[in-house]
Amino acid sequence: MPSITKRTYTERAAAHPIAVARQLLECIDRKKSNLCVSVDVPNKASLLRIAAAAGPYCCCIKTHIDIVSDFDDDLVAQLQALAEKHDFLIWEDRKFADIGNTVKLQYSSGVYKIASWAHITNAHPIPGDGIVTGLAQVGLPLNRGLLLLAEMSSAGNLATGDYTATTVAMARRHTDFVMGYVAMRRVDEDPKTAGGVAEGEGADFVIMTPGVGLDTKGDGMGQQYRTPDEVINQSGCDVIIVGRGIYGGGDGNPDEKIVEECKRYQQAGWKAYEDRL
Ligand code: 5FU
Repeated sequence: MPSITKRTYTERAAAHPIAVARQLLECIDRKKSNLCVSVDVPNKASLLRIAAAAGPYCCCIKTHIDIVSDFDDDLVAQLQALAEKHDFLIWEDRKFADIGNTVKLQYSSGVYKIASWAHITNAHPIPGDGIVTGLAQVGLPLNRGLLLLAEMSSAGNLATGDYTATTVAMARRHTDFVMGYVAMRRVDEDPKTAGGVAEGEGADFVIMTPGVGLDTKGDGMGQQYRTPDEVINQSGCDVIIVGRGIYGGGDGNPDEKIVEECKRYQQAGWKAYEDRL
């Protein structure tokens, strides 16, 4: 079982070789927030409203851009302006899952041109190393970062055991672009606490973890929620991802409620981090 890192976000930021990982870790430290808010709403106005309300309290806003029925380039421009104003990164949770040549085109082109605006995106390892190579051809020149899905939060998912171990091995072969994992626990050794990691191991991967909720345990469709303490303190993950626990579903809670929930999760996430240290 990999050891849980006791190093601070600050220490890790200073040493990280990937620019966008550095940016994320520095932002977490600056804002004292390891909260990523997932904004899964079906229209542009709601997405921007929630991002504006949550922005001051989080290090990252996560999108599923293909949910938005009135997507246009102005949405991206406004989201980028909010990211500047409120100091957060943008992660498009695209979960690429095809061969290198296809994902390269999906990442750079089409309606969404994800690489042009998302600091971070993610991919399933299922197609093999080519998926990382293809995405890196687009993302590296733009200083983007990639997360590999080593585990998932949903009941009965197949990303377990050997699958997870193989994902970690894949990430270690691409440490110029793979900055971390979507995972439920620290799936890889911390280079500073592991002691004697083999050659090619020991990269500092950022673990970003969905399935976080303080009030419910599930959503009736397989999602499984754990508390910030379970995720950050007990499981050694780095960032909590909260969606409906904050925006509430549908077009979203009113702004005051979003702010209140953001503060609650930000505080819980930060306390769990301090307890881990
Ligand atoms: F990779 C994963 C995963 O394993 N579980 C997830 O829930 C991603 N997610 C995303 O996190 C999911 O697509 C949602 O965008 C978000 C969780 O939203 P919730 O409203 O907090 O359940």
